[in-house]
Amino acid sequence: MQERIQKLLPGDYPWGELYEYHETLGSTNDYLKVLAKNGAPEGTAIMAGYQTNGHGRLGRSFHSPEGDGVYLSILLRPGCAPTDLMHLTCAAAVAMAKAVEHACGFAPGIKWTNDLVVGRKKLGGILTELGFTPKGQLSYAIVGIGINCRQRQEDFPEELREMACSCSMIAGRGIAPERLAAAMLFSLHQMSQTLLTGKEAMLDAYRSRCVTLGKEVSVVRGEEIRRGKALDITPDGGLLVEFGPGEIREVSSGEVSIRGMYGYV
Ligand code: BT5
Repeated sequence: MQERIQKLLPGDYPWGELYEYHETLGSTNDYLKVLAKNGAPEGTAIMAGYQTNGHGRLGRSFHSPEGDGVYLSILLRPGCAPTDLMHLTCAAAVAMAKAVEHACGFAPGIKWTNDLVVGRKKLGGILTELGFTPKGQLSYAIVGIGINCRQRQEDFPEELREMACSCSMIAGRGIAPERLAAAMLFSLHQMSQTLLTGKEAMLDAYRSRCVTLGKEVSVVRGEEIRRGKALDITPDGGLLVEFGPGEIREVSSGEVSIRGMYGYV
């Protein structure tokens, strides 16, 4: 698999030597975190054929069956303040939507903040994690992405069957994970090049792909659920929600989840 992916990477991809494929890992994010703490360079990327403990935000798990999806994490060292990276998950979502478009020929939407969706179903998700020096400076950022690639609907466990889809299901043909993985790596490198300088253009691309905007949403914070209307994405990648006349607030992804009024999207 390692060689197949490397062959598919364009010649000008500069991080080809920094890419490792493992048959099985607990979580590619957790594995890469250890490498990051030991000084691995920017661009180090870890992919697994199967994860036994793939996870998402807020302690949720990400179902990562063998050979059916792409489970990939990449290490960035942007050398900026953590507050300058608030938009990282949005940038990664745009980059992943472009990669899917390139490799599979259809354009997924983005459910704020970190989900790739098609119609009412989830195609993949993103988990970004930051690491700090003892003095509180940013040491690294890890972007972890899981995208369902070649599952059929019946392959998903029952609890996901109604809300998940794969690239092959949407494209109507088999999509090879190595092709998607190569497109994802290339797109992540491109994203890293404009992460700090191309924020406005990236946010516009995010807004135009974001299926949450303009919708009635439920904002779930622990036990509390509030209804509102999603108005816009802020420069930091937060969601502006109107909860009632004159009550417009920004919600940030670390603290809440969003549900559409009629289901998952
Ligand atoms: C995410 O979390 O969607 C981020 C997932 C990131 C996974 C990647 S894989 C490589 C790297 N290594 C890791 O350990 N993680 C990253 P969140 O927004 O919290 O969504 C989790 C929810 O998505 C679950 O509670 C399920 O409802 C749903 N879900 C789980 N597995 C799914 C799948 N394969 N397809 C669609 N939905 C899924």
